[in-house]
Amino acid sequence: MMESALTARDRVGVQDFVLLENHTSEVAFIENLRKRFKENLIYTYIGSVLVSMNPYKDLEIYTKQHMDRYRGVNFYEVSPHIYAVADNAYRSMRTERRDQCILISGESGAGKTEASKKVLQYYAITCPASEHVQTVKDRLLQSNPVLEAFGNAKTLRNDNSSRFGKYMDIQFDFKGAPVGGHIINYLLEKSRVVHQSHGERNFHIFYQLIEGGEDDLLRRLGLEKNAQQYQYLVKGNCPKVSSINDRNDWKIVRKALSVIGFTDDELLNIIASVLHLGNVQYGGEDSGSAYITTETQIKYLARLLGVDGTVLKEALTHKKIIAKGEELMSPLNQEQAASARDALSKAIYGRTFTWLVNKINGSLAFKNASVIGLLDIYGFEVFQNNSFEQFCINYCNEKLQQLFIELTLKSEQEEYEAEGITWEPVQYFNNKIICDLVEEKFKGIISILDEECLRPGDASDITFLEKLENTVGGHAHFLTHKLADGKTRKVMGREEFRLIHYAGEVNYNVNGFLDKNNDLLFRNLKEVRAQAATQFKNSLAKLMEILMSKEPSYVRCIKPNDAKQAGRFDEVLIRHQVKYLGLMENLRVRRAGFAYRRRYETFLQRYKSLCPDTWPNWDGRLVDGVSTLVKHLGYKPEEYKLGRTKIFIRFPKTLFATEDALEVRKHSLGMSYSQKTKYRK
Ligand code: AD9
Ligand code: MG
Repeated sequence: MMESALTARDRVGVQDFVLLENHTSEVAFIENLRKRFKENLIYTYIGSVLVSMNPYKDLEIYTKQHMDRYRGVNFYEVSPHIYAVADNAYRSMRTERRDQCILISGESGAGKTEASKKVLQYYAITCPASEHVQTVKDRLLQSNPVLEAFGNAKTLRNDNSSRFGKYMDIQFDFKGAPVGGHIINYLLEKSRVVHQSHGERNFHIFYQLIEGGEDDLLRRLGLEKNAQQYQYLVKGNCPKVSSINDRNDWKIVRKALSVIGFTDDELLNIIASVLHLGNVQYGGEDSGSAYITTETQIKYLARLLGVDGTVLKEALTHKKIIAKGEELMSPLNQEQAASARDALSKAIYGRTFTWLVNKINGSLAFKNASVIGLLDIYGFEVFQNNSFEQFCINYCNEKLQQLFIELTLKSEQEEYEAEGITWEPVQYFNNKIICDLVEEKFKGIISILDEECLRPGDASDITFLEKLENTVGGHAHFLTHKLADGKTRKVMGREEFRLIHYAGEVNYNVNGFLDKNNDLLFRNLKEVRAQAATQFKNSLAKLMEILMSKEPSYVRCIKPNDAKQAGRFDEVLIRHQVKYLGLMENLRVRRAGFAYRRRYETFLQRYKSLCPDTWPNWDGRLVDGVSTLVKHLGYKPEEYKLGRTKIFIRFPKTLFATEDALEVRKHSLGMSYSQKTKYRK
């Protein structure tokens, strides 16, 4: 029996949240997600924003046939899909000659990286190709396993967690063929090189090399085939992961490296060096000065890095100081030496990663192209204990939200203008005030942090916090434990400050802020010292500029549960993400004016059978046909507006009534209703 439109809507929900009867209700929003998730419908729109639920199982929705189904089809005419977003961006780039970007956000394990890979595969498979292009396509695709080997790791939340933010441009020539690419990386989590929390691992590449490396290669690098031997690999007590096959992955990475054009072993020398560095041990002289007790490691390090052993030993046990204009080497104690060693490892790894990205960029370089950018960046992070890293990540999200609001409102406004419809101002929260609090020159949090890092003498995390209190203490989005009347806010620690982000409140512990902002290696170079957060601020500003110049599409990823299991819908966790992704706010902005808009020809084509004057054909102007049709259907003047090329309908219920009427009509005509799911799936 034919399922009625109403029952179908009841079962699978609406395919676009703007069609929810009560668009301000979070309960209705979650309910719609739940219905669709149960039916394996992991994609839903908010207007042109794609909401994606991680199914944690392989769905048969990424085949070549699926790709073909989305090629060149109108966005709203097929069920929501990541391919629809990819295709839409591609077509806009081609027809409007405007660069595009696809911004993918969501918390760890929500499916961002998988989504970005799906987009890349879509272009690699569906776009035209020549022989040269095939090489580029291969390189574009192969850059993924390489970057994942060096930049991803097993964490508690995700067995393949990206520990860096990534922006990738895919460049297309005038024929629409992918001819090049460019990658920018952000905030690699270098601390993972020397330390991992319980149940987590170091970056994949270390285990791949040790598990998969050929015997003579390992011999040359002085490595043993046992991860347990390496201090940097044992901290998390998790050498093996059931979902990961390091040996196989090694083969894949090696092949990918050769496709991209890495021929030398420089890279592996460095990876091995980091492992050797981790095994460098210290003893202490009576004077307290550290000395190195592990000569073998020094021998290998000297060879692999091509440096003199004696110089290396001195560098690992001394620091350079400048006294009275003269450079002196001052000895470190054991603890200091160990942290200098770790700082060196982190710096080596960080630079190698940047070098790798540059090398990939070199192999993908192309000029004068149209561009589709892909941003795969961490979503809002709120943990029990939030530190400098969360501060940077959440600031980044604050900026992306600002961009989203600006661009969405702008494009809404532009569309209204283009259609000749009066713009009705939208009430929304502008988070610029929070961005300013963080980044403003001289009096923003980052400036104050830099200032404290530069200040000689007693500067510490606590003096930084005090300075914050004195400078931004009165700001509406900033709190510490101190109350204005001198009393103490009990719910907050003394080392914390709280930011009231657009998505909610987050407490940050200042412990380690100064150190992390400093580059430990350059302790004696003042001008370089105050760069970490500022550098990040500048690179973010550059990213915003890049994104501003492009037409954006958004993909918001949601993780259904923490157990990485298929079919489990953890409502508390999901509600949390809906909040932190700002989805209700997205919906509010999108629904500010009209819930639904379609081009006249599309609208008329679908509903013309409902009015004797437009059926079977309307010969006059399209706008008149639509006007006749909706009047016949009893639309009230306040329910819709007619623009230059499109009809705008204010409430979903008007559209649904029309859909239901269409169903009845088709039944009475005895037609098979093949399109019944069009607006519902
Ligand atoms: V992190 O911030 O890098 O820690 P991501 O990138 O958001 O995170 P990722 O894309 O790595 O998450 O997805 C996590 C896992 O979920 C994948 O390894 C897959 O096992 C699973 N996943 C994600 N998306 C899909 C999908 N569309 N279909 C099937 C998926 N499985
Ligand atoms: Mg990822």
